[in-house]
Amino acid sequence: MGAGRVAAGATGGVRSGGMADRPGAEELLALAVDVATEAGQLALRGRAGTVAAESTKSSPTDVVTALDRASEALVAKRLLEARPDDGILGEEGADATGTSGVRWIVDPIDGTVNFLYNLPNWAVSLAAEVDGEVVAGVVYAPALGRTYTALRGAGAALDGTPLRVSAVESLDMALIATGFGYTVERRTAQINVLTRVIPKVRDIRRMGAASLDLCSVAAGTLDGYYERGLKPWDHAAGGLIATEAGAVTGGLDGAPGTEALYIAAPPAIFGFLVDLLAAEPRADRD
Ligand code: LIP
Repeated sequence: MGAGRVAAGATGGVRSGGMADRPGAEELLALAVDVATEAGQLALRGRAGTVAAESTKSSPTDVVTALDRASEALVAKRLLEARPDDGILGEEGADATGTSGVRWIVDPIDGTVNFLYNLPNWAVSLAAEVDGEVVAGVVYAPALGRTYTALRGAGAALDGTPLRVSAVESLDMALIATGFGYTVERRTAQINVLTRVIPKVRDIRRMGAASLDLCSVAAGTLDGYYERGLKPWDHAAGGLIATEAGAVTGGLDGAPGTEALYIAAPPAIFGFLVDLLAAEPRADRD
């Protein structure tokens, strides 16, 4: 078992479609913790040396380092060694359908810009999806020494200690995190939204890693989080951790959280945060 520990009181039964050999979620989580820990340790060792952007994606500031790629390659190698028939989807290109009904969703270094600048808020995010539903997730933050885990229906934990969202009762007292895209157009639209949010909440935080923002909502060290532009690997594990800690997650108009908008908050303020974000003119959503 890696540095992390699985959620307290985990139950593992994942049974679907008579696939009696389908592994339990607890078994998938244990594998995820081991693999994420090994990949995170690889990245942490690399961070001790020189780290530079190896390429860019949507803009010159949307960087990829060699360690993003090395982390994802290690995750894919270890998972397919253990479970060769599984699928995988990764931020840096891993993409296999698999035949087992299990698909792994990985962000090999979430918070890449933080990693590049040697800021500690970055993580390996790894989730196990069974028949399209995430059942287990781990977010391992090596520089912070934290392992967040969750099993669907069995709670969320930080280093084995159960997590619970904050008891915030009103939006005007809520500490809300968000993030911004990498293009000028997207960032301009996001600032327009932020100018409407800031007067209505306690304060804003922008910490640079969606998975850790979601884990902070789970831990109650944030009262809520929203962001437009997230990919499945940004929120697959962190979204389960937040949900299992008592958060509501979703998008606008009762939709699930998607790239269009991903929101996570305790039930007491979730609807108010959705209403605040929905108040934006539609032109700002494009
Ligand atoms: C990051 C997200 C973060 C977002 C950043 C970036 P990456 O993911 O976790 O929430 O604001 O712009 O997308 O690219 O570091 O894996």
